[in-house]
Amino acid sequence: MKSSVTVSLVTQARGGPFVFWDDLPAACRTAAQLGFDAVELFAPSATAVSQADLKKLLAEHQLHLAAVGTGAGWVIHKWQLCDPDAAIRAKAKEFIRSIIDLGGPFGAPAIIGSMQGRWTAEVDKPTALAWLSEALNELGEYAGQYQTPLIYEPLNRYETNLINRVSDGVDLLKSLSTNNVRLLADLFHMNIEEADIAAALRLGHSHIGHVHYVDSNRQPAGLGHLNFAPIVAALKEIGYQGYCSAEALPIPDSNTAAQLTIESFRRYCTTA
Ligand code: LER
Ligand code: MN
Repeated sequence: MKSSVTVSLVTQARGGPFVFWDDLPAACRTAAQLGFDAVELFAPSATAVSQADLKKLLAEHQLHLAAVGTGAGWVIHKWQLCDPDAAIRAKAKEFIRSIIDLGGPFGAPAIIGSMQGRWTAEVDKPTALAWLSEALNELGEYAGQYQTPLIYEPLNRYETNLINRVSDGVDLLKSLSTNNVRLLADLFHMNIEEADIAAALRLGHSHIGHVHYVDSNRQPAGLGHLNFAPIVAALKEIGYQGYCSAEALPIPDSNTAAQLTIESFRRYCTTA
């Protein structure tokens, strides 16, 4: 398993669960000093970050890019994949495609979280799920050109009513025509939705492609009530070799949040 820490460059997402904010060079410096393998980026747009600058920065600090979030498409523009308006759905897909193009050359997959949307009085559940599937098929195939998967994130019930649990996520993935979509196991969402987080990870097995490593209250690992030992044991059991990425609130501050995460990661994830 590899360690990663989130950096948000999206001012409109202020208050969100990201460890570092605004200053990508400073975040990379601290992440490298603490010994993280990678950073996960939450960018306002694909053009907000120069690929050349990013390449230089990552090389300078010997960091990888773990993944790139697409949530800014929702936070800034209110674009979602299940919007009743076909033009908005098209814009949502276009935005996600641009983020795939940003991360792709770095081997970093794009994450679809809040961009999935929800079903409503206007758009019934089967229709919403059909639109989501269509988008995952299309964008999953698109990501394949970079030899990266597309990452789909089940969210807790307060953020989506489409897919909340790993088991439903696995069923969704199995129903797709593409085999290039993987699930994101966000421990914060799982703590709300799963009866047994470790069992859900075992069920998710090879479908798990990314982990948001965070405690029950969305604070850094160790500051909530999650028992990380059985959770990480399940990840080891399924042979998970991807990133455990700290998507946590910067509590008590960014540096301490990153420090607490890497300590937890070393304690649980790097031991046999
Ligand atoms: C949203 O709650 C979340 O967990 C993010 O990873 C998706 O944008
Ligand atoms: Mn997440």
